[in-house]
Amino acid sequence: MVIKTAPTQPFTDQKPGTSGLRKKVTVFQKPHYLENFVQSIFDSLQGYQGQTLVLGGDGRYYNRQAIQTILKMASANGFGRVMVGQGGILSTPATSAIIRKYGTFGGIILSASHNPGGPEGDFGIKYNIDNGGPAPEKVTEAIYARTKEIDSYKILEASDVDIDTLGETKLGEMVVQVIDSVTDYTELMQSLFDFDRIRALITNGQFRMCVDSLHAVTGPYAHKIFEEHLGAPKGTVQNGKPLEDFGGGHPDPNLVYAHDLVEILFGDNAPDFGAASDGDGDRNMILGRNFFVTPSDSLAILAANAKLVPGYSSGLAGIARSMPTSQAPDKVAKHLGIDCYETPTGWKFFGNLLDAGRATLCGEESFGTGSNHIREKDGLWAVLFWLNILAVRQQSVEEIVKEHWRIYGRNYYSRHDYEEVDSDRANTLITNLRSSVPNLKGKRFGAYEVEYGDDFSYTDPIDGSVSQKQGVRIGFTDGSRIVFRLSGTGTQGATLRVYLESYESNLAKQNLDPQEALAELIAIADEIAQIRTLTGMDKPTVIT
Ligand code: VG1
Ligand code: CO
Repeated sequence: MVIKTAPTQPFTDQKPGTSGLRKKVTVFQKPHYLENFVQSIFDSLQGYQGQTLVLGGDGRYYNRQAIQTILKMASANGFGRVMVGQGGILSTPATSAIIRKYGTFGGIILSASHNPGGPEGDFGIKYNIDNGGPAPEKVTEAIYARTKEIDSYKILEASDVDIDTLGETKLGEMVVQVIDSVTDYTELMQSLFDFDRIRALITNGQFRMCVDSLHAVTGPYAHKIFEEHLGAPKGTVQNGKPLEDFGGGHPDPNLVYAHDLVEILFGDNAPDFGAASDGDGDRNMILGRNFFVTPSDSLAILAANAKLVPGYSSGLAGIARSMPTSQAPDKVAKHLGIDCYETPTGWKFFGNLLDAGRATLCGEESFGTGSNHIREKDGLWAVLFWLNILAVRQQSVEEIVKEHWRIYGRNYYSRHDYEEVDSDRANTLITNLRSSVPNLKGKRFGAYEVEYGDDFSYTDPIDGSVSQKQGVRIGFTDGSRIVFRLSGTGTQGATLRVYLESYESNLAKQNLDPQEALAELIAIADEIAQIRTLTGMDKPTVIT
């Protein structure tokens, strides 16, 4: 087998976003496009000769082809071993778990997460470092710098490797080890949660649940954990077979895209509990009977109940949430006497806090929750955490949430997304806000008075690195907030995200529809940012 050095030319658009490089499949299919990015990853790393890489993806279209290319490039570049998920399948949290368990050098995850898949859909690639987490900004910036200069890449000229049969084969000097996609992850879950107690709940003859994998990567994990280990009846997991195009759907676990599940949980004779995961298995949506749990509330509730769960029975070191996430977790942290950190959007910013033992639980408003058990957010982990709490407390999801509001108050929360906005218009909107919001201090809008306006800047408390321009914030004197930022995961035009939050301690006012409770703030957001005028859209495309 021959190692070929292939000449190439840089692409100018290979800047990793919030979570890796995401583009249309057709872009990744351009000659050398994938190879350039992979070689740029390798060129930005040091000391990987002879070391082990973990490789897998969410099973979307182009996953298998990309894996073959990456295997041949890893071999040509001198990796000693690649552990690849069977059939190319590894969820994002499973990859993180495997990197940590086996102490590998790093891992490559092929996913565009919740973005649609298929030949016309999206593809993505992300590098994770040896702690199991997404590469921090200094690494992604080095990768991007390299993509702008690259002039060749190395690849082994060899035939494709069998990635469907468990076991080891040689590819040039490198070992390809095909591993079971779910075993290590399942064992980790068993070490954190009280499976016996959850099984007792699920099999008590009364409790009913439904899990929707949206035809994405969590199917095999969910079948194994809920149906095989925890005794849930067959059929509990729906849409459990990973498909290359996710069955034509949008594998995003929210009230809009997980409509099958929503219909069941809000329909007649609804079960007690429902949950969905995204394309790569790191997101979760939690539903009770006729009841939706806001992701920000979910983080706060997991934190408040953590001592009921074996893996967290000794308490939490701290909580971390992304800046746009509601301040509900802050209230719990205060009550527990622990720190609550506020980081920019994206899981990579939690890595240092987790490594340093400052935070135990982390979460984002975008249906992401996780802990120090790995270095990624983890969808099924959150589902098991909820089930463990339900099994101990023997109350419904709704009762638990409402009791939480009664103690801590309710943080009404909503995110309004304006998708496929013209990029120039979106940039103008944000640029205008950047210059105008610092001057709003003291200004009144109806019942609200502005306390501060800024563009969020984060200084990592562990390594001192600074990340600027992470979202425009307007804070009001009563603790309400409006946040504006542009998505870093889309592949078409720009997506404007508007995050809205208000606080209600009065029990009598805690049962409003969030859109109603936030109506005044929604109008203020439009007044300040001129959203309708600048985007040309009269309402958001997605409300979560
Ligand atoms: C979005 C979410 C962010 C999340 C990121 C990756 O990013 O807002 O909270 O970390 O997706 O999640 P953005 O830049 O589009 O707002 V995933 O499950 O897509 O890997
Ligand atoms: Co995801």
